[in-house]
Amino acid sequence: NLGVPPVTYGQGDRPPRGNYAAARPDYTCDQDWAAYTEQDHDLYRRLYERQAAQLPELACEEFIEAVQQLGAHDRIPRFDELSERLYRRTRWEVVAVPGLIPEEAFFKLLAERRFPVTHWIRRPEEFDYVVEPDVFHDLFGHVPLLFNPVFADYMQAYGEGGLKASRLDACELLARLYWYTVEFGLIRTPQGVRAYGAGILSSAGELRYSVRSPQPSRVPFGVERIMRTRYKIDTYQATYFVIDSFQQLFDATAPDFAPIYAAVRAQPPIEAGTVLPDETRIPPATA
Ligand code: HBI
Ligand code: FE
Repeated sequence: NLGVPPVTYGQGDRPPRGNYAAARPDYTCDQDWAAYTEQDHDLYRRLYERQAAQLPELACEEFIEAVQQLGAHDRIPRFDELSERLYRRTRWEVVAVPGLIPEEAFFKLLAERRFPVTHWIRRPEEFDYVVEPDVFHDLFGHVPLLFNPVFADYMQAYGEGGLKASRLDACELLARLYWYTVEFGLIRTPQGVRAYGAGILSSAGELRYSVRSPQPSRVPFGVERIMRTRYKIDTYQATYFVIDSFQQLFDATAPDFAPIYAAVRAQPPIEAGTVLPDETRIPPATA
């Protein structure tokens, strides 16, 4: 899974990316909006405008509607203002964190309907790709769908499942579910597949690739199938899983996962890109 990098200290004269030492025991910290520079705000605006221009015909309708809720995009949004709007809609709030946090802490925040958003933004030279999630990935990629009631409930159910998974030492299997849905999920629509995963929606190149390219495999969503499937964090996905609806995703978190973990552990892992013999390969969306 994404794992949690060792506390990242700045290179040379650069300030540390995230100040973990200043974080509270639950790993939350202050956003410190005044600390953003003009360059930070300008970078956010340019990242937002580039992605927003690509959304039509590639992002799912629910995302396109909800992304307006982020508010003005010429500045990095203030988390407290955003949380007020979000809380009124689905009782979620956005909390600042210094970056990736340990899984246990991450699951706990989700279970409390508090979404952790990294407070720092990437550097200009990372415009096209930043390894760790920054404020743009988290805000633009993850927060809009938290305005969707069904998806919002799925995220909390996922967090609760994560706390149970920790006790069953099944975090790696559950991390695959997060990866292939919340980060890189596709959804079926009458016009063809569309993206809802945050990792796709916040990526300049992967948004078009995931929906239109004939190269990757696209197969129907299945919890056990996903939990058996490895993934790589630094390339475009070789396999995308396609849900029929957010309700299907929420319903999938209803059963107790312990028997699924046992079934997954009893079978060999599946390499990304594989299409199983009895699996339907879902076509890319045409224009
Ligand atoms: N921490 N801040 C943050 N954001 C994430 O998306 C995140 C994390 N820690 C762990 C993690 N994701 C993944 O390993 C989840 O699958 C648990
Ligand atoms: Fe993410």
